[in-house]
Amino acid sequence: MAIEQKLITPAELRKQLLFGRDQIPDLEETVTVIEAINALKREKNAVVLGHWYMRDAVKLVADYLGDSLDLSRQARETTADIIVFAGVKFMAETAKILNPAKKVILPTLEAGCSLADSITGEDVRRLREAYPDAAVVTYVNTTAEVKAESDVCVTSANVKTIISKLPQRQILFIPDKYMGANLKAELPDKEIITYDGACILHETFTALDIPNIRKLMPGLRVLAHYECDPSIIAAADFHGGTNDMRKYIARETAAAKKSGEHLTFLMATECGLSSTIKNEYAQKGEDIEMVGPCNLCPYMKTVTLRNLRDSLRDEKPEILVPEHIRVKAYKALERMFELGEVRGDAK
Ligand code: CIZ
Repeated sequence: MAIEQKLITPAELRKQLLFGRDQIPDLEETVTVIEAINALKREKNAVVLGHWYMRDAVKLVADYLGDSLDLSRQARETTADIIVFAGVKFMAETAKILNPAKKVILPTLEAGCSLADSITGEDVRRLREAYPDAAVVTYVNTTAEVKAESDVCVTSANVKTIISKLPQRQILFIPDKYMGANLKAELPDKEIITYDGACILHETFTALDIPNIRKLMPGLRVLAHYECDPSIIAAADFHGGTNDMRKYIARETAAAKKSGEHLTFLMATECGLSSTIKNEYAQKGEDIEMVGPCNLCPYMKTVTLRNLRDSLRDEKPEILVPEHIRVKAYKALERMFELGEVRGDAK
């Protein structure tokens, strides 16, 4: 399936840049950078795959926006010659693993991930020796080397479905300790062994006093990402991955429109998701109330329009994965697609 290049007119760009929550002190120069990116996309037959957590301005040049599961599906199927990943390194590596014939570019190598940094392939080999009967289930926020040592990869969107389908009772879930603890509570039939990794962004929500915030705000709906501490998940109205959160807000706002209830949303995740949702509603002429705190991922925010333009122009940094690692990591990702597809969940 070919992704259509999204090429917005300068007038529409100005409007959308002003809708977003990024500070744009140099509007006209920003429009010029976006136009340069669009020209490069056409010239080089390139697509930009963008994650929800990107800056609002960067999301304007994404031909496809989504969570890492959607983006990996797109990367697998694109007919473009170049994929520019407006995301972090593990996502760009995943694109290369799934579609090695394509040139995959990441705007900056600074775009890392604390979860991906928390575990190595050597650590996984050691854990396998300690737990020989366990299925090694690896969160997609990991390096290609770690994926290559795994039985199956998962994202926040499909983790529960996939673990439930595995024949093994013992599951070594790596590397996110919070998500592992949440899964332990939700899947009591499985013995879930966790590791010590954490997302530095979602960990910061641990101190959030949800019961007290609720007292101040009737109609508050709290949405927490799966990577949050179990105490936050227990106090939230809803938890899941980013796409699940978007669907929940769509459902709740539609129901509130009918009942006349006024809702306020608090999203315990990266600010990029709440700003995307707010912008989407604003463009339909609707307002949606969101209260803080959302938090910023310092890694996601290293991608800018300017380094994206330069990387596409120079076709670097290019993301490469050694073939012996790629073929093994590919198997763990393909197993994810095989076990994780629920009828109707593909876009
Ligand atoms: O899987 C992803 O895209 C991440 C990092 C978060 C989510 O829940 O979608």
